[in-house]
Formats: sequence, structure tokens, C-alpha cells
Amino acid sequence: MRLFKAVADACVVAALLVCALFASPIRAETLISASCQLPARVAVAAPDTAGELRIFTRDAQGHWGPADFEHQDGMIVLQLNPEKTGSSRMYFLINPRPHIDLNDTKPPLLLGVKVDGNPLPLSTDQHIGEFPNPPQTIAFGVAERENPLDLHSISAKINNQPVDASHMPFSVISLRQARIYVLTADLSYGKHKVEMSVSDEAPLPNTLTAVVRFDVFDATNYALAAQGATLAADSCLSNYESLTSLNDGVAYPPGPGRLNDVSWASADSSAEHWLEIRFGQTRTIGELVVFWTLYRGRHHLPRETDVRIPEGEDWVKLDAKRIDGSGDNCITTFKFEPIELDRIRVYQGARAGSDNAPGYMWVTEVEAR
Ligand SMILES: [Ca+2]
Ligand SMILES: [Ca+2]
Repeated sequence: MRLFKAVADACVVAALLVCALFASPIRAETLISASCQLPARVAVAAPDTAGELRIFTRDAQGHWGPADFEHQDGMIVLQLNPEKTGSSRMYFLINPRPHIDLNDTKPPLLLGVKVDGNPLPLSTDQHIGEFPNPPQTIAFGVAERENPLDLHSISAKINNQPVDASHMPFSVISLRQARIYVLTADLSYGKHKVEMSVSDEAPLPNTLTAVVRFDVFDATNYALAAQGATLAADSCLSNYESLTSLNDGVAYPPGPGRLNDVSWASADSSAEHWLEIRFGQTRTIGELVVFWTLYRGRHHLPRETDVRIPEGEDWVKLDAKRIDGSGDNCITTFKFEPIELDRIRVYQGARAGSDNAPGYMWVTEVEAR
């Protein structure tokens, strides 16, 4: 009995809230949603327009049909019947526009995707490759069969950040067809994800989302996996066995975490540590850049580090100028006379890591050019 009263009270509160929201007369198409677990009645002010009042509600199968209501003294009284609709969440649509297909459950269609004018396969989520320069524009052709497109719903994100309207122009071909452009020319090196969304004008909108992914790489950086390079290391700290994040072009990974998805750490030991870049072919190299890991404000820049090249079975130190970054640039740049080679190593001296972690080497990215 106590439970019954609590639920009944909740229904009354819901009803009062709906009434408060619609104290002024309804003029245009209006969607009302109400939550109630027991039969109840909700009164809302009636539209002040003349003509027939049309009110629809959704049944348990999601179909819209005429709603039970009374119209008197300028008020509409709606019957909330959760048993009949099969859900505690009920929807009422008052005076829908005549051309709207209420039972539309399909999102707009993707008609085509183009990158800088070149058509791509028709897919709502695709990786389109690696580029030395970012694309200028990604264009999405969209069409809606059942209802008009809701042009106010058009949105885009680049790397999960909302795109400003000035970088997302669109052209309207008809009420049901549009071309939406996302401008991507300003992107830097690394992995990118461009996401576009658009909805239809169904009472409960259906949304199309299309995603295009690509990588932008520095064409002068021969250490990149995209350039055919692979990596090797003397050892790995537990759970840091993968080296793939060290030559993926992302030198400044987002977020505070520095796990193996964005960095590699050697074993914590008293040995020298090294990371080897295997170019896969002979390259002319005169600069090696190491992005050491910066974690929770602590730099893991080693006290001793050098570059070595193969000589027979040995690795010999290269006469290189070492330039360390400052501030948040936890970087060492080695500069030397350009030399032809197919592999090169960066070493960290024995127990010569950072002051707070001398036994291991911790790197986020390497570049060679
Ligand atoms: Ca639709
Ligand atoms: Ca990286």
C-alpha cells in the first residue's frame, strides 16, 4: 500500500510538471513525453488555433495512433495508460504537421562520401588510409525517404570535438536531400576521426552517423610505420610489450594515461637500454628525435643518452649533438652528419634514466629524418 502511494505521488508530480511546462496554449506541433507507472490524467492548455485538434500517441510496438483525450474549457486532458502502451514512458504528439510520417523509424540514407572531390566506398564507418597532408574537405551526401531532413540537427565532430559551424557548411538540394562538408585542412600529424550526424524530422528523430578515419604522417619522418619502419627494443616492462605506439605519428597523445597504448617502457634494471629503428630500406638520416614520456608532470628525460649505428656485430656511438627540450617538451633531438643506413639505435645509459626512475627507459614516440 505504501509503495502504491509512492508511485501514485510520483505520477501526480509528473503530471504537475507537464502541466507547468504547457501552461501557455500550444501553437505548433508539440511532442509531450510523460513517465508514469499507473493510469493517470494530465491536463495541458489547448492550442489557440481554430480547427480540428489531432493528438497521437505511441503504442507498445512503437506505432503512432489516435490518443484518448478530452477537450474542454480550453484544456486537453490526456489519458496516461502505461498498461496499454506497454511502457512507463509515454509520448503524445499534438497537431503534427500534415506531411510528417509519424511511423518513420529509418535514419537518413548516406548517398555518398567524397574526400577532396574523390568518391569513397559507401560506408558509414571507414578508414581511408594515410596521407602526408590532411585532406581539405570531406563531403557527405545524405537523403531522407520518409520525412524532411532536420537541417538544425546537422553536426560534426573531429576527434570527438564538436566542429564549429564555420567549418561545417552544407548545401540543401531539397527538403529531403543535402550535402554536408566538414573542413579538415588544419589537422596535424596523427590519427584522425571525422564524424557527421544528421536526423530526420520524425517525432522521435532517427539519426544517421557517418565516420571517416585517416592518418596524417610526416613524409620526412622515416621512422614511421607508415613509411615501412619497424622497431625493436632491449627489453620491456611488464604490460609494455608492444612498440607500435612509438612510430604511429602521435608524439603528444591526449589524456593523462601513459600505458602501452601510447608509450613503451623498458624493463626496470641496471642494464643499458635501447630502442632500434629498422627502416626497411636504406635511408639518409641526419636527425633522430626521441619523445620521452611526460607523466603526471614528471619528465622521463634520461641523464645519459646517445645514438649508435651498426658496425659489423657491434653498435658504435655516433658523434651527435644532443639538444634537450625544456618545459613540457620532454624531447631530445640528436643532430649529426647525414649518413646512409637501414637501422639506428638510441641508448639510455645504465641506471641513467630520469632522477625518479633511473632503471628504466620510457618513450612515447621516435622520429628520424
Ligand atoms: Ca527517416
Ligand atoms: Ca606515439
